[in-house]
Amino acid sequence: MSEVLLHHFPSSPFAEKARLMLGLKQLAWRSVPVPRLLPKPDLMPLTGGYRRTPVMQIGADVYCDTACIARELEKRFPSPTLYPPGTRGVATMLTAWADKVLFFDAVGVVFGTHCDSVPDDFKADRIAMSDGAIDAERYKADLPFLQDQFASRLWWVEHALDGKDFVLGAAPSLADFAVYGPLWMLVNRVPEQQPLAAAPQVRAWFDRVAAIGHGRPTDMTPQDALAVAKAAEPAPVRLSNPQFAAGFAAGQAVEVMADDYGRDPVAGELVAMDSQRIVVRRTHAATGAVHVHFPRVNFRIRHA
Ligand SMILES: N[C@@H](CCC(=O)N[C@@H](CS)C(=O)NCC(=O)O)C(=O)O
Repeated sequence: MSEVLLHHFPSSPFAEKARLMLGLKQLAWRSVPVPRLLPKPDLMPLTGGYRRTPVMQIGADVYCDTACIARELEKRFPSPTLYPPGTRGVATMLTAWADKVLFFDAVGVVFGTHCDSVPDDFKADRIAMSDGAIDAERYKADLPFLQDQFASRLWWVEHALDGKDFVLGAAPSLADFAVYGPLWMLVNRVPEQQPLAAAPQVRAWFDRVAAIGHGRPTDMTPQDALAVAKAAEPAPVRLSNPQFAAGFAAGQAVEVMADDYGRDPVAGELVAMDSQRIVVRRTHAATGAVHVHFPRVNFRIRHA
């Protein structure tokens, strides 16, 4: 099997979530750097326009979004599992909450606190990427409210841990990594605010999750990652329960885009859809044919 490549940058909380998945599964993997801002010239040939971080690549298959990365890692490397018995649905739901709510609490507090030192190009990039939602100046003006919201939600996490080592029981699950990412961002970026001070169970859990580690990464250049794709063929797609959106069929020219932020459309030929994923085939001179995989939830598909 081809190696697992993760395209990421160190300070990304979503990348940290993915690095912990790789750590749980004790994988050797290749760490490919991506810039924090556009342009990302070595990533675009692989994704076709998707710019968010992280992206996982295995040969000529490219997985966008940590929801998609989690599903694929679990399929290829089932043990240790990201979903201890009976937790798959709840872990996925809690993960969606952490990705959409807790993440924006952390972004607001970090950007609001550091607004005056965030470089202008970074501020402008995030405003453009989010149609104005991720705006450091606005976060700065609203900082007390944002800190208050975070503190209230942290209490939820504290009580989710009552009597348990991990959020869903005795063993770690995807939900732990999703909740950890935003908290990790706060602990690293605003340590002077002691973001976990009021939550002793969270503090102990935080150390347990950190101890899972990142597996065994070794560096790879973006150019070598492109060469990996070029030398490979996309894996055959076999979906046990295909489920195309109304009006869509394999072989059609489509565009797929995130529905919240970083909405750059990715154009290609629709290969497959089921209730959880969309697979699109693309070709680029630098990569040859690739399959780009997206989650179905939070992504739109339209005819090209
Ligand atoms: N839902 C996405 C969110 C990813 C995300 O928001 N990543 C941030 C970095 S933590 C990002 O893409 N920032 C802009 C960029 O890297 O270009 C996922 O689960 O992967």
